[in-house]
Amino acid sequence: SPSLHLSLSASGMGLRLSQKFVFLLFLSGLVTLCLGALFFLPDSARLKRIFLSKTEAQPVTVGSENDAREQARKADAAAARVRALSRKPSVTHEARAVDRPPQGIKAQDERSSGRTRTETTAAQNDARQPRDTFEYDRFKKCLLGSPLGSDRGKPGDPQTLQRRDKVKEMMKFAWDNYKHYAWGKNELRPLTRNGHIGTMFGGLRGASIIDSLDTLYIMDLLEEYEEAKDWVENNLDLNSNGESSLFEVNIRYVGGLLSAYYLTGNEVFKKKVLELGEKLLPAFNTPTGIPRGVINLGSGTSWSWGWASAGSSILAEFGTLHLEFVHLSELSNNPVFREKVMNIRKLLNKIEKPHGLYPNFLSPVTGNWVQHHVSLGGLGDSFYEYLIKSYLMSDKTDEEAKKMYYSALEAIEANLVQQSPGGLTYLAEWRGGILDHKMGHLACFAGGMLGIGAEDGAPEKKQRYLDLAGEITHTCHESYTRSATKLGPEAFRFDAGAEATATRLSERYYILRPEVIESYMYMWRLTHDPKYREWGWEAVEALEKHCRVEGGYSGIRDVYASAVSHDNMQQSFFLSETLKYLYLLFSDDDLLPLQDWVFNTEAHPLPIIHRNCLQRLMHSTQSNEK
Ligand code: DMJ
Repeated sequence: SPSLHLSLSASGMGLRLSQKFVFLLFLSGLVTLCLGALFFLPDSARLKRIFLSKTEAQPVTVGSENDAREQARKADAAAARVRALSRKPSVTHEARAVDRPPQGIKAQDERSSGRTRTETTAAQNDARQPRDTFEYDRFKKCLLGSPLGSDRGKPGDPQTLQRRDKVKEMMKFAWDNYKHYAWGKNELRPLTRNGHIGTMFGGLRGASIIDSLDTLYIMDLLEEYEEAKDWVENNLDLNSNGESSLFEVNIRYVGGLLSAYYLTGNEVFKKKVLELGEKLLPAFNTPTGIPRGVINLGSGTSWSWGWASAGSSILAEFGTLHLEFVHLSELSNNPVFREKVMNIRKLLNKIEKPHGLYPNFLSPVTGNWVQHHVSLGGLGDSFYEYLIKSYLMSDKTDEEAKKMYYSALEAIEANLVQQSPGGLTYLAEWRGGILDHKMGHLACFAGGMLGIGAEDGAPEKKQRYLDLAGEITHTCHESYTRSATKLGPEAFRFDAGAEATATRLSERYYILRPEVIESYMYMWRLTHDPKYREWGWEAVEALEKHCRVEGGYSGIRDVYASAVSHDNMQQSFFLSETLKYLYLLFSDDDLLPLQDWVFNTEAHPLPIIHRNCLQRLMHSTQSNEK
């Protein structure tokens, strides 16, 4: 019957349809199984990268390419790379978990799922952050000598050893008092016996601790060094929010932590210094990349000093970042730090210089000089120091720094070097062509700078530079001998009959500064003329007589008054620089040998980068691994 035929053909169709459905179901099951198997194969990560490269291996780039936010991301790509650094420990942590031996099936399951997660995360991170390739052992192998010499620089002759022991005792006294009365604060107030925090380091604390780490270590004050290290590990809080000086944080905190790491190999210093370095980067976000002087480490907001004319940045501040930032890149393998300071270098190299001189104020907005005031004292000083030290720290490969240093020196010789009627050589200041016959205590570092740079000057200039170094050091020593305390004033003049003496009441103070002693130390190393050790000893005696008080060491208000008035401040650079340079002056030259180390402007030793050796060792490790 038609109805039967209809129902039969309908059921036949139903049968065909359900066959197709079952077939399709089977097919899709097969595909799912294949794909699933692909993902569970042992080398799945590599396959995933092939199949999913656009979505998983490069999650940051793809998918956001047409996104408006992408542009902003690219503009700040360098900062993003650095931010990625802070994600790294979690990867390492996971990787370690994977290395643990399996314990039973559950452990094995965890292990395999852990591996997949880790490999994927590692692949993602590979794409967006540089790999940390720094190896402490390799660095140590490439040093030409042991950092502490054969016997911690112990001098052969008994008198020098006695003097060195005295300096060590001074350091212990300064440290013990700081520890007792001001632990964790930035500086000690030795008269009122309490701590000082100040405004220079934002919310950061413990400036005296960070500044002392390497001094304690080289002086073999190891118990004290351990206390300092423990404080860094447990109490140094980098999440601060106050206004800080980029320059001061860099030379003291970054410099101090870098040195502590290079000397001891303790990873805590490396971790802290990279974290801090990252926090300094926003200061460079200006139209020219010249950083402003003040930065809030919490928000990253930066601005210029209120006292700096027309919102300018200071030569000695933005010009004194190079050594530390190059080492931040060395340690992190992240080029961003080096790029920031190379950009400053490029701008300074290119810009027109009045008579070849570098004025002290520059606009971070236009990249032009703001005032024509040139000085090797405050505001200018350490910029010149960092040029020659950049060259030396690069194992004499940084030709640009070399060229800039020696051209600057030509200009300094032609315009600033002066002879007083009494025959003293000094470095005057220059104000738009008019000389100010004044030299600041700060400018006395130049004796040492000229000394270490003499060797690489043009052949006909080498001796001239060494002589000039000696003459400047002699003048600075004179400024000490002409006072009642035998300590030098903040600034001394060569006008109106003055010869290396302060003529203004406001320039008569001494705040435990190191620069004169710093030059004695370098000149001793370069010439071995015993007068430098004698001059250093005079300074020790004067410090003991006039600056030592019951609660530590204090600056004084007037070096010409024999009844001294104390300023109640034990500066952190007294522990970092003044005492360290004195100790080195009375040590053998193999303690922190100059063929391996340069000192940053806060006297923190940073290693010379022996690139050829480092690369050779890296390649030989790589080929051994293959
Ligand atoms: C230190 O912080 C550094 O040496 C800096 O370069 C200049 N001032 C003080 C010491 O006087």
